[in-house]
Amino acid sequence: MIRLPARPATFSFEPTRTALVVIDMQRDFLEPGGFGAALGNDVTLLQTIVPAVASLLALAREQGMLVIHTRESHLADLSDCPAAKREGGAVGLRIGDAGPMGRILVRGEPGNQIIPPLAPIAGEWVIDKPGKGMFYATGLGDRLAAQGIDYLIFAGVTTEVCVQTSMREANDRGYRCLLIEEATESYFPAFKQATLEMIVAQGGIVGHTANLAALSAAMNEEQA
Ligand code: TIU
Repeated sequence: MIRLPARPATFSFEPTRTALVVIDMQRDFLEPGGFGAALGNDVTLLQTIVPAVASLLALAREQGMLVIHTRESHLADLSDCPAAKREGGAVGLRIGDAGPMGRILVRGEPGNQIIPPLAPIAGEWVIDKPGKGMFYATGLGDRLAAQGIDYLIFAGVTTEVCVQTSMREANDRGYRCLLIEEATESYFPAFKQATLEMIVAQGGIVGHTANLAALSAAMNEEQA
């Protein structure tokens, strides 16, 4: 077991039964011309966490931990995109509309890819999800069960939308969850802080949070 200082209390995990989950670090959310920008957001805020997510990926890869990347995406015919979701943006900038990085939030388009510095490598799982949560309509639960995964370490964007939804889905399914604070970001800094607080409140009602340095020190100590 690896133990590290976390909020609201020490987090313990068994690395062979743990996966790192990197949520939606896609061009559609981090670069101009994608879905995040189409919703009126300043995408530069999200770019600040790229080095921390890269460090976390390096740490997981060094230690042979399972790595899972998610992408929020829809089929080209938008049959998996409810009208209620598509109606959210301005006409011409909605999911499926043509943008400078291809069709917005559509699977296979340039804008839908994970940003190059965080690109998946061989053996890592890439999960395309039509919703905010990573379990909804993805088959991920069965794959995690088959792999014997009990612990999930989270990173990615945005903290209060897809990260929090995925963490809540995981919490309901019995996974022990840890969110790395420097490796997640929101278009709204106050929402990130509020989300971290609501995760750890009430004795860790959704899970734990910790600093990257604490995780790194605990994992390297274990290795020594
Ligand atoms: N808009 C926003 O904050 N997020 C999303 O639409 N998706 C994810 O969080 N990935």
